[in-house]
Amino acid sequence: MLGDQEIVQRFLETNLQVHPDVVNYIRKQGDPALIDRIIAAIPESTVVVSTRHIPDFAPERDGTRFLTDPRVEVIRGSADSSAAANNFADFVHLFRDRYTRLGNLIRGRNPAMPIEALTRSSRYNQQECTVIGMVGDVRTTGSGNRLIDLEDPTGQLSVLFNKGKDVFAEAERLLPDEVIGVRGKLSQDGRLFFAEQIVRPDIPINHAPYTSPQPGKAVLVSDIHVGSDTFLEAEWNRFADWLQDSDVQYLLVAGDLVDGIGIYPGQEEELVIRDIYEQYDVLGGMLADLPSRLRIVLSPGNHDAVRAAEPQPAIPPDFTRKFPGNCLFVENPCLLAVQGVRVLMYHGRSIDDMIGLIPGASYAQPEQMMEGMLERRHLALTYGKRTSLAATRQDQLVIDPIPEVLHTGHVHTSGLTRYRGVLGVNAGAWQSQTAFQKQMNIHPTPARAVVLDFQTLEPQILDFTGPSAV
Ligand code: D5M
Ligand code: FE
Ligand code: ZN
Repeated sequence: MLGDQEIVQRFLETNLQVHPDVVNYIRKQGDPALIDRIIAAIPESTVVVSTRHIPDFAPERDGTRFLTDPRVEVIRGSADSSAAANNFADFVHLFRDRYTRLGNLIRGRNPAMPIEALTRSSRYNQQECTVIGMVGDVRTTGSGNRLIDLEDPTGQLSVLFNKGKDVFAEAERLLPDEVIGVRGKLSQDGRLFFAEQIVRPDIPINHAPYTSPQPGKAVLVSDIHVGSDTFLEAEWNRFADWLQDSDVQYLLVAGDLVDGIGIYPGQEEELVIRDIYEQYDVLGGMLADLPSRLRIVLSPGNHDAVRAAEPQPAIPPDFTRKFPGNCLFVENPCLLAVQGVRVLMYHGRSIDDMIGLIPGASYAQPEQMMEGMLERRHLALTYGKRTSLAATRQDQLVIDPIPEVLHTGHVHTSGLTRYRGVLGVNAGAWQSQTAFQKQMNIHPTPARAVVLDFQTLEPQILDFTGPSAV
């Protein structure tokens, strides 16, 4: 019978550290010759021996075991739920579904009139009322007011936001294709609606988030970008070391798992791994080196090997052959219940669009954009900008039900917020500033992870940029 110490010692003699899972495996096998076979087969650069170095070791890849784990439940966005992106005509259904669902959230608190009923006769002219519609074209008039087209299933209305009114500041933050209520009055000639107030679907003020009665912690990260020459390997390894001794049970990764290939012009020059399968294999090895007690949930981002249009399907099995069995692949976005706490994971491509459209928004404060998603109850509203939307018949980017946590990534800058009880987390990235980001004056805050305590919903930022930083 081999003892753990003896096993560890045998590896140390050849200058190798050994993962606890390997020690367990060897002890159970009770075969001392196995150690020699492992050492003989090990690649020269290896520092830590993990289960993938064991000849003939078959990792447990039984996804169903994980799915029946009562602690992580995929409420929406499981790998087998992939909504097909159908033909172009389905955009009509998509936008109608969006209007109905977001409109109902507004209507619950604000009785509203159909646009057609308002404009059909002169009866309502100059009477205060509310309409609910989707924002179309937004423009500034010659005199500096804002004019928008507002559309509902019955008709269309031109809505004017006077620059002298309080509502004007809100009107500057309108996003094309968002659904809003507008309180105001129709002009005397019935051609223009003068806005007094904007009502958004929003999170109710009295929203009380659920907390887990049992202890439990997750660590939230995103944007690992394996394969890029700016991937921060030493920092990741420090994080992996920290995980060994931590009491964290879940690792959630919100997209851009690898750097991918052909994502932007000239990317080849910035890749150290130019094969997409190899990028995922290396990541699989990195995750296999983490403690096997972790439940790892991975959703894709715009650098991953799935369609760019959102919702993005889960990473298919072709790419995940080297991933350990404790990994669960989900769509982007996806809604999890971890110990009953709802975590909405979304990579965050739409943050680029929001920053471009909202005056004063900046890459340094992604938390403001997370708040913007929550108040609009939608993850990616605007069609036709950088974020491409799939023509699914249902709008899967509506934020409903309300999660306890919104976990995003993409912008590579860390940000935390608490908006009406919902915690917003953007951890950052595991990639240092790229040439492109330098050009764009984007300053990433990489090598950070956010620990979330499910009993308190308190976040804690861990910084792995330096050896003693945590
Ligand atoms: O995006 C990381 C960050 O860099 C994100 O905030 C957008 C910005 N970025 C990256 N590529 C582009 C292009 N081509 N245009 C504008 N902004 C960009 P990531 O998804 O990791 O590449
Ligand atoms: Fe990224
Ligand atoms: Zn991204």
